[in-house]
Amino acid sequence: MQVKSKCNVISKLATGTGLKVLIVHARWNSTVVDSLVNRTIERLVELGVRNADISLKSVPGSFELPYAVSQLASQYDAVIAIGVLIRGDTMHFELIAEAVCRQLLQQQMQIERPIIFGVLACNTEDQALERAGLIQGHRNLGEDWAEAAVEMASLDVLKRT
Ligand code: RBF
Repeated sequence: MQVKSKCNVISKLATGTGLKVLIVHARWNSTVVDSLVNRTIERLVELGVRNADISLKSVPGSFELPYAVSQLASQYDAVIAIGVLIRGDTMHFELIAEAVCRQLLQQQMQIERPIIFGVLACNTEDQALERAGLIQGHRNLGEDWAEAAVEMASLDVLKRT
């Protein structure tokens, strides 16, 4: 039996209309990151977010994502943090992946804004290319992140009204 890997995250009621979304992305592995960022933006717009309400901020690498998010998130309805870590010969991959995941999760609770985890931790370059839809037959995960942002931001807006 084939396991369904995508959960169709988007709730039918969620709409991006009126939401302000920030995408913070790392500049390492930029071919993959750019593809993920572009598809995320495209999907946000398909869901009703206005182009003018999507802000972009880049940081050097994934390690810098949590700090940038902590400084900027409160001005938006949702933040999508995007980075691509590719395993190398040293321990950096494990150290950064673990720290960034933990910090982004913690900040989500502190800032009380949804922060979508768009950080890929891949064993190979091919895995990263696949997940950004850059290898034929593979889907770009940016669309899931856009859907998750809109759904989670809608939840938050509901709470505040
Ligand atoms: N940043 C990434 O976003 N993806 C990576 O795969 C990545 N690999 C790194 C490997 C090494 C050995 C080093 C020193 C840094 C790496 N970084 C990577 C950059 C890191 O996230 C951060 O920008 C720098 O360490 C500066 O704080």
